[in-house]
Amino acid sequence: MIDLRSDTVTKPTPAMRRAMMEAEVGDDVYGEDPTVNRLEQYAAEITGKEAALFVPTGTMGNTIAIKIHTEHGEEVICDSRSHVLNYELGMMAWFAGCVARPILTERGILSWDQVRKEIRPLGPHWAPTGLISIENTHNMAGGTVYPTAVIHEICDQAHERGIPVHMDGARVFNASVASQVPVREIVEPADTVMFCVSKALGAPVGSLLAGSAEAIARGRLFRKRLGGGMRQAGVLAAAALVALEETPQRLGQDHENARFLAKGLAQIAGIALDPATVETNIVIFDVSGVGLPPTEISARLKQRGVLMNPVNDRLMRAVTHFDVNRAACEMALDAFTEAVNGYQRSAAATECPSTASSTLA
Ligand code: TLP
Repeated sequence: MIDLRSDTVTKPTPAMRRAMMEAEVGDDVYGEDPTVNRLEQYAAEITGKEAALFVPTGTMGNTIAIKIHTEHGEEVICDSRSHVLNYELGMMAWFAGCVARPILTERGILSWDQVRKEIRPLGPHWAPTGLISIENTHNMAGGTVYPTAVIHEICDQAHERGIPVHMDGARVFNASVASQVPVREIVEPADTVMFCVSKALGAPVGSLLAGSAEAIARGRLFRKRLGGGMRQAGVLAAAALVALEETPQRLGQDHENARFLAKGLAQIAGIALDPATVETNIVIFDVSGVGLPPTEISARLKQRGVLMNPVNDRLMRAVTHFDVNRAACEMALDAFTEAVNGYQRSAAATECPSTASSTLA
């Protein structure tokens, strides 16, 4: 199977498995796991923050960050397609008691001008703004990258108003490779950053939340409260360390493969996609002209050995990663062409339903 559903599907490399087997461990709830401690220290260094916390998932990292920065009843400003709003089971409401103030953007990238208009002080009717959350790269906008100047402007202006900024940097290493700006510089103005080692970096499990020592000390308690005190987690941290040391320098290949895939897809009749918009390892494209619903295309691809998920009734997503090479991308394009062959003729009759519902699994 050629698995383009997500970069979460990578299997640990032999080097990761070896490191896991040999990892020195201890009870991390007592702060005694040397490998977890090493990982947390390394993550703090990479991000230029005072401290970092190893969490099992990106969702837990974002959830803890939102809780650290906000009070119940506050608003979190974010892009309307952001992961914190759409794919975390309403965690900002469930755990932090906050509501999202979503902003519509074309490419998932917020501007200060848009954010400024949505900032609310406490008033007789308004929930005050507690946090701004920015997603870099932006998953559902197709792996788009924040320009560093935009991050600075949002953070500087927000801080002047006493509002913190969290970066959902699940794929911030992809942003770094694409923009050729070190991770440390990208995340510098944000108060906290979460990044995942279990996505493009290829580790089997885990994410890191980095920020001030005070924020991370509070975060450690929230992690325990969420059931994320992982004890001998050094076996996982060991794989994460290998991922951080080995993978970033090869993410450019995933980006090239994504662009290759995008160029091929754009040539298939009925697909709307501008390959020039593909900046990293995520390709999102409109199949409403094909004449088959995305779920049907997905099923047909599966019969041909390719896994690719629908995003909603109109869009599909393909994500490249280190278990998919150029030859696999070529095969995926052939499978796609074969799967939709002959259906484009009925495209004019195809309804284009709402994009609101998401079937991404
Ligand atoms: N994204 C997953 C799915 O949940 C959609 C994927 O396949 O892309 N932030 C961003 C930007 C993410 O893309 C994800 C996962 C997360 C946070 C959450 O990470 P996990 O899955 O570790 O909780």
